[in-house]
Amino acid sequence: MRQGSPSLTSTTTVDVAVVDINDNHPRFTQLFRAAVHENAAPGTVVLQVTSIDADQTDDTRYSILHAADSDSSSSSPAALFAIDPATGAITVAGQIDRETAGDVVAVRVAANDGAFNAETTVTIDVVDENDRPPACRLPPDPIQTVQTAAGAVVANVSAADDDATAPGRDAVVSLAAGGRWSRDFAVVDGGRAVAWRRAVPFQTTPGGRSSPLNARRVTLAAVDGGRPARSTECRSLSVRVLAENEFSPQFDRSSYSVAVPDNATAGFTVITLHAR
Ligand SMILES: [Ca+2]
Ligand SMILES: [Ca+2]
Ligand SMILES: [Ca+2]
Ligand SMILES: [Ca+2]
Repeated sequence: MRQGSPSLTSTTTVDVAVVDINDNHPRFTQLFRAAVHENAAPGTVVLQVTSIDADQTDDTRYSILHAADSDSSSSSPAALFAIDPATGAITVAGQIDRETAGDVVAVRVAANDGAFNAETTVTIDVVDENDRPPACRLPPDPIQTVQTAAGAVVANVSAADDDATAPGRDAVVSLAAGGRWSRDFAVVDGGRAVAWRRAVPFQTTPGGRSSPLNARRVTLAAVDGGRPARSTECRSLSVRVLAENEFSPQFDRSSYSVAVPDNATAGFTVITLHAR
């Protein structure tokens, strides 16, 4: 308001400091997905999550969220990984087992700017390694057979492997490492059967008894398809060659006694006998 005459003017500069207050939420910059090999060493970096915050001075801290029901389990996703609170780098913190964890682990991660939270799910693919040894599946000892021709199958065998994926889980039986070659036996049918390599006829001693040569032995191994492959030596398999007539039928018992009603008519079944 001008009152004086003439009017006079004076100017001054006022500095107004605009103080940044924390009024924006942090936001993750993308959806994060990465892969890690099972059995990766603790400390192995899996990936780094990043976030932005429109506030300039906020110090964002990262953390892994623990599901209430799996907090105590050392194999819970949250326990398998750790996160650097300042950088958001996710590292391996536990023993990752593809066979128990599955092929994908979901980890909930939070970013907090001191007032506001952002959350995201980080998807981590678990890559299978060939870390499970194969196991032998052999028939009970001893195998008794009258099949003695070259190529005749003596026993069906198989191998099992708990690895999650091929080729580490593809296991077959082979002759054991120490006996890659056997005079008597060959593994055939892609590792699923043991057969005679040559004819091994039943033999008798000069006294007419079964010769010790009728008892043969082979050592097998279960081998998987991993690179490198894992193998497990099986117990040795005993094979006994029998004379054809050693398989004559046998009754379950040496004598049987049965009560028959006195009004039984012709055709009444008294007893059914079993022979093996
Ligand atoms: Ca903020
Ligand atoms: Ca494993
Ligand atoms: Ca595995
Ligand atoms: Ca394996």
